[in-house]
Amino acid sequence: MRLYTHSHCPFAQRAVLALQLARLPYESIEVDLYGPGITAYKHINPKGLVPALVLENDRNRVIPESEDILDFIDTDLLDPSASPDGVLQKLGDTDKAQRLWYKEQADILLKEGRVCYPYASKRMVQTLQEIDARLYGPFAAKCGLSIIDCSLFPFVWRIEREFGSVLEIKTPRLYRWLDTMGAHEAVQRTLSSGYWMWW
Ligand SMILES: N[C@@H](CCC(=O)N[C@@H](CS)C(=O)NCC(=O)O)C(=O)O
Repeated sequence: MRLYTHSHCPFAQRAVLALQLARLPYESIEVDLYGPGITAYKHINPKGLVPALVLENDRNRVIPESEDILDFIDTDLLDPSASPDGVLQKLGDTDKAQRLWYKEQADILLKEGRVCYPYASKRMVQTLQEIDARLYGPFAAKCGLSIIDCSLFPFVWRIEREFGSVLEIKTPRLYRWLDTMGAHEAVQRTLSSGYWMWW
């Protein structure tokens, strides 16, 4: 597998988190998004966006959207019966509805954040509070650390850094969740100093 990525991109970070936490072997290729290399990359993903996952053993099938990459990893690459080396857990049947709900919330955070940056809007805080209330123990899904956490982390982490301590005050469980996630070396390796709005 090859992952086309960019070290500051939160969407690519979702895929990197899942691949690393699952300890899946892959080749990482940093795409020069705004340089001359982008022309060649558009043969892989015509939209020119990262991430894209290329499956050499499936006739170079390309999976371009971050959420689709996460679903592919969960559905096709995680095996619940094998004793996993990695910490990423496969979603159970009861977690599937949660996955859809969390996808919508991540989308709201992203869209709302683009509009209200650098001040947390009411809707952003309310969405964070709803997520906070829905956490299942330390993580989002009943099964443990999953692709749902990988989907949310890049955006919640950036909100915490750039919207002024909103989490610590308003959503203490989500604030602790950031620490729990950040305790993994694989997660720490993905942290970048990119700005909320750079993309
Ligand atoms: N919906 C896409 C969004 C990916 C995206 O916007 N990636 C940005 C980098 S963070 C990008 O490739 N930007 C290049 C451009 O806009 O030309 C996903 O979830 O994968």
